Amino acid sequence: MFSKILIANRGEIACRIIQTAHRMGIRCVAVYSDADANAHHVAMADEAFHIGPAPSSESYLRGEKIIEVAKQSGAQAIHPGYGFLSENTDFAEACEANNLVFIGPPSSAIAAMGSKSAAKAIMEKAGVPLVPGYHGDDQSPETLRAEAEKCGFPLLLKAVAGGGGKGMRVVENIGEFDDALAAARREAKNAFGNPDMLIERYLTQPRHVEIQVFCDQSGKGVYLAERDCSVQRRHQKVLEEAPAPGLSEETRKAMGEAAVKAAQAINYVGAGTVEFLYDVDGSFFFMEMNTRLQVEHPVTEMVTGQDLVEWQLKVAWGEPLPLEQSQVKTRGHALEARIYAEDPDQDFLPATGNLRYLNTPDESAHVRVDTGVIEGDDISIHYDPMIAKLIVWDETRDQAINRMVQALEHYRIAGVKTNIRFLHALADSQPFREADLTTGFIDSHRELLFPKSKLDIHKALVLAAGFVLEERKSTEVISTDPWSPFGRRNSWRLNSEYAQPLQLQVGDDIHELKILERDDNYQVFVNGSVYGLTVKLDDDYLQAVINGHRISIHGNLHNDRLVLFYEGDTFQCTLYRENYVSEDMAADGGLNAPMNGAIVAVQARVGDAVTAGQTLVIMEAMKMEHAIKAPADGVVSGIFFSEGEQVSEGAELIAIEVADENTEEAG
Ligand code: MV4
Repeated sequence: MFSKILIANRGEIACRIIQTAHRMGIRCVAVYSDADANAHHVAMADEAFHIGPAPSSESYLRGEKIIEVAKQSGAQAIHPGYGFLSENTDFAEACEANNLVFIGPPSSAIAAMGSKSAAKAIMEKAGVPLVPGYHGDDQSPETLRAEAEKCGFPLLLKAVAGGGGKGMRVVENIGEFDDALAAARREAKNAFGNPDMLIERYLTQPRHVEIQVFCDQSGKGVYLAERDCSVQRRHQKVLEEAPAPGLSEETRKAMGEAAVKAAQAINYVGAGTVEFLYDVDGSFFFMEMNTRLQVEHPVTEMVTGQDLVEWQLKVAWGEPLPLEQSQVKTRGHALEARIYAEDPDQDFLPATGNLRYLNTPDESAHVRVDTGVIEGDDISIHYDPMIAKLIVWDETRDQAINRMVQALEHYRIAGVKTNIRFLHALADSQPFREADLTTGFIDSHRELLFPKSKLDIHKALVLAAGFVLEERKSTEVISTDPWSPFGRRNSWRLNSEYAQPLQLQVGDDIHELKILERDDNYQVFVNGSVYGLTVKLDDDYLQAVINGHRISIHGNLHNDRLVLFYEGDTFQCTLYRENYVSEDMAADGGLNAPMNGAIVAVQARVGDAVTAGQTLVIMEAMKMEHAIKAPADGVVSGIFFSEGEQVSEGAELIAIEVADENTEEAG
C-alpha cells in the first residue's frame, strides 16, 4: 500500500480523504493557497505545501506546481478529490509521466466521456440504453431537422461539448426547430467553442438516478447501488439519497449491470458514477458518466457500509476490488443535504463571511458531518461555498428523513447566511416525504420551501429579551458606585422594579420592549401584550418559560447582533440601542411611563436637584410597583402627573435638566 499520498484539493473532500488515509496508516501531504494557510485540511495533514495565491487558477488548478511538490514530498500518488484537476486528462497524464499514481481512472477513460456524442456512441455499442435521438457527426441543418422529425416532440437539443445542463434547449414543435437550433449552436460555440448538437426525446418528468461503480486494474467491475439526486436547483444537487425510492430490484440490477458495462466499455479503473434519466414508466437512459469520486458518495457508504476512499486507494495500489458483486449489500436508507453559504431569499446568491458561531449535530451511527471548516473560519469568495455535507442514515426512508430534520435543527450557524432553513423545509415537506421526486421538485414546490417563520414574532422578541438580559447578567461588571446607572451595563437591574426598555430591530422594524424583573422572573411588555418569562442561560442554550410554555433554544449574541435558532429556523435581531435610558431619555430629560398604570407616589418637586438612581415616581401596573428613577444627576424641570392618576404607556411623567456640559450649546 502507498505510504504517502498528496491530496490535490481543499475543504471537506481533502479532510475526508485524509481521514481514511490516516486510518489506513498512510501519510498525507496537503497543498494550500494563501486563503487556506489556516484551513482545516492543512492542519489535518502530516505536512502541507503552499502552492500559490487564493484564486484556484493560481493554486489548486496548477497541475505542474502540484506535481512538483508531490515529488519534493516523496508522495507516491495524488488524490484529486472532485472538481479542480479531478477530470483533467492532461493532469492525469502528467502524473503518470512523473511516476506518480493518479488516484482515478486512466486519462483515456476521462477523455472518452468528454464528448457527449462520443460517449453515447460508446454506450450504444456497449448495449447501454440511450434516450432515442441522434448523436451523429453530420451536423448539417437539414440532417438535424430530419432527425428531429424522426425523434418526435418535445425534443431536447444538447451541446455535444456541454455538461451539467449548459447548452440545452427544449423544442416543442418543428416550427420552432430552425430558430432553436441556430440559437443553441451560437450558445454552444460561445460557451464551449463547439457548436455541435445532439438531439434527444425530451423526458418531461425524469428522475436523476445514478449508479456508483468501481473497477479494478484487472477490468473487474461492481456496482454499489444507486443514488437518487433528483432534487436539484439549476443543475446543482441539493439533496441526495440511497437507495432511490420506488426503484424495483429488477431495475436496480438492470441499471447496475448497464453501469458496469458502461465503465468496462471505456476500460475504467477506480470510482465512477454513471448517471441515468429514470422515467416514470421505470425505463432508464444513460445520461453522463462522472469519472471521479462524487460529492454525494457518502450516502452510498452509509447504505453499503463501505469506505469508497479506501476502495480507491486499494484499487490504485493494484489490489482487487474488496467485494464481489454478490457481497455488495445495502441496508437502510441514507440522505445527504448540502449545506451552502448562500441566501435562499436572494435567489440563492452565494454568501461570504465569518462562521462566528458554528454548531454541528453530534455524529453517531445515524449522523455524519463531512466538512472542512470550524468555528471562526471564513467562507471566502474564492471557492465553492459549500460549508458541509450532512449525511444521515436509518432503517427506513421515513426515519432517515426524521433524522435529517432533527440534524438540520442541530446545525446552527451565525455570521454567514446559509440554506439550512430551506433544506429543513425541503426535507420536512409532504411531497419529499412522499418521494414525489422529479428534477422539477424545487420549482414545483416553491411555496413549501420558503415557509413563514414558525416562531411568533412576540415570542421571538420575548426570547430575544431573555437571551440578552441573561447574557448581560453573566458578563456584568460590578460597579464600585452602586448608584451610577452609567457605571454598569445593566444599571436597571439594581432597581428591581424599574422597567428596562429594550429596543430590538428586526428587518426595518424597531420593536420597543419593556422589561420588569423581580425575583428572577421577568415581565416583558411587547406591543401592548405582557409575557411572564423565566429564563436560564447556559452558554448558548436558553431555557425559557413564556406564560407557561417552555421553549428551549440556542442563540448567539455577537456585539449587537442576536441570532436565535428554533426548529431549523433562525430569528435575527439587532439591539437597537444599548442603553435607552441613559442615552436617550437622559439627553432630553424626559422620563416616560414604561406601561399603562397608575401613579402611586411622586417623590420630587419641580426645582429639586436629584442624583442618578434617585426614585422620583412610583407607578403600579400589573399588580406590581415600579420605581421610576433619575437616569442621571440633574434638576427636575417639570412634573406632569400627580398621585392617583392613570397614565398610559409612553406618557412623559417628569422632566429633568441633566447636569451635563455636553447638553449645553457652545457659545
Ligand atoms: C435530459 C432531460 C430530459 N430529457 N435529457 C440536465 C443536465 C444534463 N446532464 C442532462 N439534463 C437533462 N437531460 C432528456 N432527453 C432533463 C435533464 C434535466 C435534468 C437532469 C438531471 C437532473 C436535473 C435536471 C434538471 C433539468 C433538466
